[in-house]
Amino acid sequence: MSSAAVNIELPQLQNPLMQYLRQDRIPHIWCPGCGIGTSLNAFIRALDEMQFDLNKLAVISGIGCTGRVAGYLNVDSFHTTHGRAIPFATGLKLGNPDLKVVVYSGDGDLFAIGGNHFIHAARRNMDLMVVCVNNFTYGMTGGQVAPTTPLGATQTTMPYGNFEPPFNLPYLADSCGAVYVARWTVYHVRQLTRAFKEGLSKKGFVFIEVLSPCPTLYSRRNRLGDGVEQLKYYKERSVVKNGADTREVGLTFQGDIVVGTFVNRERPTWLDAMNEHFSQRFGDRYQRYGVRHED
Ligand SMILES: Cc1ncc(C[n+]2csc(CCOP(=O)(O)OP(=O)(O)O)c2C)c(N)n1
Ligand code: SF4
Repeated sequence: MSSAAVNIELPQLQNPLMQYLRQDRIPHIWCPGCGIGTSLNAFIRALDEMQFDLNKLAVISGIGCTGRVAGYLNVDSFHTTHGRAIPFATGLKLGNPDLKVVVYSGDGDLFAIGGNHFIHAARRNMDLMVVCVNNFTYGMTGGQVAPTTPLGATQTTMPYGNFEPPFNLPYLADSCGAVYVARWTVYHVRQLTRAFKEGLSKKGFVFIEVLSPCPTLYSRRNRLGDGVEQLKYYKERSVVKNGADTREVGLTFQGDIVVGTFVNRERPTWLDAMNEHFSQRFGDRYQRYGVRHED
């Protein structure tokens, strides 16, 4: 029996979100099952759905596995020194107030060495969106204890279990004055995409915590299985409580996870407050900074 060869022209398919990535940097460094890439997917999906003007966006990171986001995104971005993403972003925003400046970094970077910058930027209501990928550990440097490691979890520098109380990040952001505070996991991709869209549209200090598996270090050391096992945990133990009191959303080792939009309020940004203050002080002699004349 003979068979005639059939030539079928297959269309060249490309993921429509690929344009948001610097494809010459791919393959990425993230381990199988790591959640950072999923968080990034939700972020670029938000940009795409909003048709966000990429000329008006800058993404800043510190150092760490999460910090690599700044290098992979095909937008103006800067991979700053460890812990210093927020002061860099603050300078950028104040130098060019028309930009939407997003800080995208890890829990170690933002809340250990960078903790002071976080609390002051939130207190001042600096117009920044801060995304923290919280994997409960220092991923890039080998799984040391972080200010977010749950009590009892084992880390390379806490081999008998962590005894330092971790930060409750939404409560920290809320109590310092953030105007938008949300937490989702990388299981909640739709809700996370919506939170990114809300955050990108909001004026003032926005904080979005993204819980994300680190199968190579945190999960392995705590015998939690692979990335899929962590997603099952997120699915089974997450409880959506929009508007929850942030004092009550602290995390425990493999316990329930409260997710949702906890805070959404208005208050003057640092720039608005400065302009208002100097206008009152100097009257017409003061020219408002960062305000376009048509505004
Ligand atoms: C000033 C300084 N201190 C320490 C380091 C080493 N260092 C690099 S990444 C990192 C921790 C990263 O942890 P995290 O921010 O949680 O990001 P992850 O890798 O988990 O995404 C540390 C301590 C550094 N690069 N610079
Ligand atoms: S070490 Fe952990 S955080 Fe870093 S890429 Fe691997 S899984 Fe992700």
